[in-house]
Amino acid sequence: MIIRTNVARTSLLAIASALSLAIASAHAQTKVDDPQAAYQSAATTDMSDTKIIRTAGAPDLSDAEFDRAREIYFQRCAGCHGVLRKGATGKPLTPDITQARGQQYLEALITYGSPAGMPNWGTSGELTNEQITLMANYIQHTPPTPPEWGMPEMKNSWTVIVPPEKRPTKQMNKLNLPNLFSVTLRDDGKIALIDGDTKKIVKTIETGYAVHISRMSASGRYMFVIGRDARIDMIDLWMKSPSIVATIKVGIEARSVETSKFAGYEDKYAIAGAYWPPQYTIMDGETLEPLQIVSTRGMTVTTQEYHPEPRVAAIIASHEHPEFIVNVKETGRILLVNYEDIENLTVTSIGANLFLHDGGWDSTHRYFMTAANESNQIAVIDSKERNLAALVDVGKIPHPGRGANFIHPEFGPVWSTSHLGDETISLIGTDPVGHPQHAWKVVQTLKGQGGGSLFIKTHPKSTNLYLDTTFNPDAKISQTAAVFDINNLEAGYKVLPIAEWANIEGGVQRVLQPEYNKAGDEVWFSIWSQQDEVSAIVVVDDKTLKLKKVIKDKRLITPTGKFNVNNTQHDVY
Ligand code: DHE
Repeated sequence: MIIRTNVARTSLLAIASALSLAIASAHAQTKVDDPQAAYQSAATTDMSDTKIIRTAGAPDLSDAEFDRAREIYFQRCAGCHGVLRKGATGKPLTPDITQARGQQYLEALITYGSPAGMPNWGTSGELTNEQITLMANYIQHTPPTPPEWGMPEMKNSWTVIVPPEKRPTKQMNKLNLPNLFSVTLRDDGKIALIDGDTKKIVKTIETGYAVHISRMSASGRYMFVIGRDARIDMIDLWMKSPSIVATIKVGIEARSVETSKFAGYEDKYAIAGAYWPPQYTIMDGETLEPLQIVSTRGMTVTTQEYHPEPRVAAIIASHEHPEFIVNVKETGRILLVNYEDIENLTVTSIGANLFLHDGGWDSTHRYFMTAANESNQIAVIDSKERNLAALVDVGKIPHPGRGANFIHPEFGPVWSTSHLGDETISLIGTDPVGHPQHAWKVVQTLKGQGGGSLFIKTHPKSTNLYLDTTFNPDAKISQTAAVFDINNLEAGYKVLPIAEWANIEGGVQRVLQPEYNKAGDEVWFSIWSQQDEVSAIVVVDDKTLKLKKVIKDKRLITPTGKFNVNNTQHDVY
């Protein structure tokens, strides 16, 4: 069902309440380059003024314990279970459910995790026993509602560090920018810029807390990095030493950022999607000045019931119209936000299905293939006709990242996804003109090593299809990667001993996210261990499937997502 609405400007400038302004200004007072301080509640030294937090049926907590638990919840749990604990990728954790389960059950679940994708926070060493007991107590209490984040808070957090007129007019460094990689240093609140040719770390840059992903401007000059704390940093890669030129916080929690890519509007606007508050913000593409904030609260596409916290998941910029394509997780709606008239946005709302998450283009960059992950479906959005081309049933909890496109020897152009909830890989036909009988159907289902897969990848110059199984509970599987020969899929997969190649002592050594270099002849994998353990990046030769290089450096703390500039800028996958 398609609804087109106009979103006028005035009503959106939410006047934050005195409370949230106070909280926001406390956040904003914290120097932008120390975002974590914004979340570290000051330890209560004088216990006499301690309030006791009480929810009927839940174990009492002091307000200091409550603050500490709230911070851990925000860092580790909110992304899957939601800020208001209504659930999404993770199950709901409202007091009626958690109190019925009881303290012991909750502690065991947090400690050991579950095959459905709940990490093993205790046995992996990420949380101590004391923290696990605290968290089991905390989630039996009514969740605190975090403050809203409107224009006053945004403007308060927005800084142009180097104005456009003061930036270089040409590239001032000798880096081979198209083969530069941005690497998320997840728990260190930084990214590492790594030279894809020399494999050397060019520099690390402080960017939001629990930085999540990097995206490129259409020009390939600017890199936009978003942290889970909803801080966006715009990095100018032309500067002698690539540096942040503008920064802003678009909410309390966020995951996605993109710039306008339609001809004539390249990089005119940037957009970011927040988990909390549930909203998207359109900004000036050169300075990140906030221009429009639009709430995504509304009715679910299935039962048409109101949802208070529909979080913004993947965002991708259309090449067919001046539009951003915005996934709204909990309502299952995909919004085509037309930015031709920034004062009066026209929004086309397409009903897809619940729990929209990540996704990417088909090989023509016309169809957006996106996971409605808890619905076990891939939604196909035709960005040219601006409608839902199909909802395709796939395996359990599809998690494609941006997915992987290749020419199947029998079915022609396909896009593929692996799954968190099972070991399958679904190949979907994406050529309604040349192969109409296969379009928007699962043409083949491959079997990988196991569930817990997050990312799948290939490259137009490669004949290999790689995937990880990062969250599989069996270390033999989570520490390796599978690779298929596209021209001989029946032969099944080969297992690459990625973690073994890194030759690291100890640590969880989860293998994560294959990412090609520009030439398409190398594949980079992260070895993701804890903050206090050794991690690494392993580079595989795509032709020989042999180890090419291990990048080890004490600055590589919890490396996760890797974003090759050229492949991210041009959506090569
Ligand atoms: Fe991500 C992409 C949300 C956990 C690494 N992640 C995305 C996108 C969303 C998202 C909505 C798509 C953004 C886009 O394309 O605009 N991620 C979430 C979560 O809600 C979740 C499940 C829980 C959370 O707490 O955030 C989550 N993500 C993780 C991780 O634990 C990962 C594995 C490690 C990390 O760094 O946090 C992780 N997510 C990634 C990566 C991408 C990503 C590497 C980009 C993939 C790409 O190829 O574009």
